[in-house]
Amino acid sequence: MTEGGGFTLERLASFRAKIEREREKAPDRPVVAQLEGEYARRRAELAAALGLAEPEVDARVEEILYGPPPDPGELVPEDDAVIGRALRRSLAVAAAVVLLIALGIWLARRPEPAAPEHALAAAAPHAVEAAATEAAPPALPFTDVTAAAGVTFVHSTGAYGDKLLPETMGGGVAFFDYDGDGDQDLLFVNSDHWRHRPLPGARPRHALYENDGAGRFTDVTARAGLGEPFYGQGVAVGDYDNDGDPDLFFTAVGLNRLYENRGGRFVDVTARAGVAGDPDEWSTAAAFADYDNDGDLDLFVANYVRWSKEIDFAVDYRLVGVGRAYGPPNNYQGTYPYLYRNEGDGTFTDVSEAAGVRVSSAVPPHGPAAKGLGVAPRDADGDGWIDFLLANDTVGKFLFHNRGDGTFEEVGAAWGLAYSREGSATGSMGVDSGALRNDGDLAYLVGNFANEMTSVYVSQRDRRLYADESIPEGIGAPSRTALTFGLFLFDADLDGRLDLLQVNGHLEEEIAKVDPSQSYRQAAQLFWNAGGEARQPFVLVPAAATGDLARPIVGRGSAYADIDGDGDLDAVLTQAGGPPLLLRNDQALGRHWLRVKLAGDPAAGVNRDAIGAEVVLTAGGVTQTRQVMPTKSYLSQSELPLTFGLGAATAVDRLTVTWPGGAVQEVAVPGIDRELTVAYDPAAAAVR
Ligand SMILES: [Ca+2]
Ligand SMILES: [Ca+2]
Ligand SMILES: [Ca+2]
Ligand SMILES: [Ca+2]
Repeated sequence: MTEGGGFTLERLASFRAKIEREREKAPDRPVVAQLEGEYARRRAELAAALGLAEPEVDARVEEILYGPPPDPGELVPEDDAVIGRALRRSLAVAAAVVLLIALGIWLARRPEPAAPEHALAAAAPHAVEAAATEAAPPALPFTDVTAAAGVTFVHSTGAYGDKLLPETMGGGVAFFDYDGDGDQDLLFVNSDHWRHRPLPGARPRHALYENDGAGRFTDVTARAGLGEPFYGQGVAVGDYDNDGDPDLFFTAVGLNRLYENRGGRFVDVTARAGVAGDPDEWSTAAAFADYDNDGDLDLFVANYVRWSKEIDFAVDYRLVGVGRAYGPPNNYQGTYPYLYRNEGDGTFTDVSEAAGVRVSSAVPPHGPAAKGLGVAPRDADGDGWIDFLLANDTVGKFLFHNRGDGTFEEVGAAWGLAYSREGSATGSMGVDSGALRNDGDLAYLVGNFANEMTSVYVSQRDRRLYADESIPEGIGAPSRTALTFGLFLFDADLDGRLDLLQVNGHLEEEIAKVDPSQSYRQAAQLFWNAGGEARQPFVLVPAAATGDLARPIVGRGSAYADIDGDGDLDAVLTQAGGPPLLLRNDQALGRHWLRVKLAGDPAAGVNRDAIGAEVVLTAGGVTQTRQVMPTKSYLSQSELPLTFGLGAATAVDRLTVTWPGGAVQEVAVPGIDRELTVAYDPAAAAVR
């Protein structure tokens, strides 16, 4: 019984067995006490969910692990405890039959029965592992609706033959509600022709599409004032002026742009806001987040490498048999990211230096060390201040830990987030964070270069200590060959567990000539989360079961939103130099769901979008944690509303919002299969 993936009796039993194994290894290890504490918490939650007393839960767990208690007449002498345990284990097979019947009765009362192997898995811990290995993902077909939905955008790179590195790195995409009518509109970032070598025809433009609410899109770029061409890369969405509509920050090769949304028309306010950056800088990922908890959104901007056409020719990356080629950035100089503090009056101050995000290399000549392509804002350690993970390409990742006084300390290596298990820097690109296991641990996932596994850094019962568990999580091996750019966590099948979608594609169109393991176009990969009791929780969904999602593309950016209002999450993938792939989620699993949209209160120190808020939902014995954060994946932004899969649960037992700044608000949930809007309520929100 694994529906929902959370604290079922069977999962609790599996957890109990794990604790016993740890105790056998060394009873005095601190981890045993930690696990016991966690067990007590889960037992209490489960007891409440099932309406049982805690000792009854213990008895059920004992029964699952060791079979039913023996008759008093059959009690074994205490000094024969070892034999007794063996006897009880041998009874487990018989007990399994009893349990299956009991489970059968329980399952029969639920609308969605679990697979039989899961019921078997519940009977004995060893069977859990065996069965979990074979757990089959559900059918998760995605349908290419790009043309049918009216999306005609094609990304252009400006390439004319010199193979300049920026040509292969774009571009971003965003789902956001630009006109405030409740559905998710779609923005594509384009590159441009090079000034030194214009191509025939019109210059490439970005494109904004308005959603009609049913997933059909109309190009409104010109009307919205976004027609100005420039060599764009990524985008960040955030209501920086707290007036109720989302604004846009574009990163670019050259000067960046900030557009203020004035009732659906975007006005370039870059100069007044002071966020253009250095004209020689190549900016990539960007994120709005309130790092100083003063109620307005600040801006973090990643820069990639020090680049110009002349530098590109001096580096002169080549592949034998190909000549000049697109390749990794090892021989380019690094950069510093930007951190801009929002002054609340329409202007920003560059605080990069004072805040401590300008990291220089430890080795001579001690130049700027970052080569940023991805940023993940999240309160990594749960201290109430948002931190920034910066994914650097071929350089160790930086974790900027927010000290809460306006400054950051770089703790990537110290917290275990900088390198691979072998201590190597990887070719990091897209990044996302999420509570994969519904158990209080947090993970950062990072897409990496070809022949590098996707990184899965999971906190070790300590939110300031992470280890790469890519292989045990089941992601390492199937992700190694792929060159991954975009990547995000979302609950594709609405079972309450976060799944992973990663978008792949090589830099160099002729790569197959020199590396037969690689191809320019690569299939995106969907990993289904089978839950914490599985031997390797993530299972790669076979390409044949994902529909058009697995069509090989030159994958780059990616984002998700429920474009058609049916409760499941649809996706968009971008290509460098090609059309995007808009994918409608056509799952038909009958699961329940709840969407939660937050509205902050700037006067109370909570930004209007509630970016950075954490929402915890308990339903069906499963507790899920999600963060309101549009910035995820590569150069891209996903929708603000949170989608919680409820599986078979028909009610939400508890919903708690922790607003940026730390105020906690309990929210009553009147129903499911709908979107719930939660406004910050000073009367209900209690500061921790
Ligand atoms: Ca702020
Ligand atoms: Ca923090
Ligand atoms: Ca899922
Ligand atoms: Ca949908």
